[in-house]
Amino acid sequence: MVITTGNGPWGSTQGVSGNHFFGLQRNAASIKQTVGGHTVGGTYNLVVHVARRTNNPASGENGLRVTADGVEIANSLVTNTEFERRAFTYTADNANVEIELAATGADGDRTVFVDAIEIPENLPGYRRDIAGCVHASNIELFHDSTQRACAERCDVDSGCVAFEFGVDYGASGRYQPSDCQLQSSADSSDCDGRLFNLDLYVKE
Ligand SMILES: [Ca+2]
Repeated sequence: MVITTGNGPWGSTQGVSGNHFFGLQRNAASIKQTVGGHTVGGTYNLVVHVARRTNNPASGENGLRVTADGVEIANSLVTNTEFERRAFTYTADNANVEIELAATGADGDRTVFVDAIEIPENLPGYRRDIAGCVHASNIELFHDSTQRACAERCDVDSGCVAFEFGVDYGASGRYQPSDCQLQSSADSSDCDGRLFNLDLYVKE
């Protein structure tokens, strides 16, 4: 089911992205989607933000099972009541891969929340740090870029070790979606990209 962020009866949990998140209520409740555009044999990261309901009516453990084309890629407990980011890796056996997220645990009324599900485009030579950023260290800002074009700018700049890329996290910051800002540092400590509408891509 779809839950509004901060909804009191659901425990007032704050979502990560937008005004809603999904709730997987009771064991085996699931959502699934077929995602196209994979390169066969390619390795992909599935990024999911998860939490458990604060005020579960039933006691006991919440878990989340993730499968790609029916192959389990994760099955882990969810004990945090605020959303946290998890990244799972899978290999694409087909161009279209069915991704399924399912609640696990004993029977009873307890709910796993999921939000901000993404499969970042594989950008050769870069590691994406969702909602990452680097304080200062800005070399140059370009608007209306793509991740790939921004990577190409960074590739040819010997001083560039990472780039910030604008995404809409709902912050009223100074960055717009598709902004590309080359970075002279990749130190993302103490920088929350959600406050600036930024992801970080680090040269590998
Ligand atoms: Ca910066």
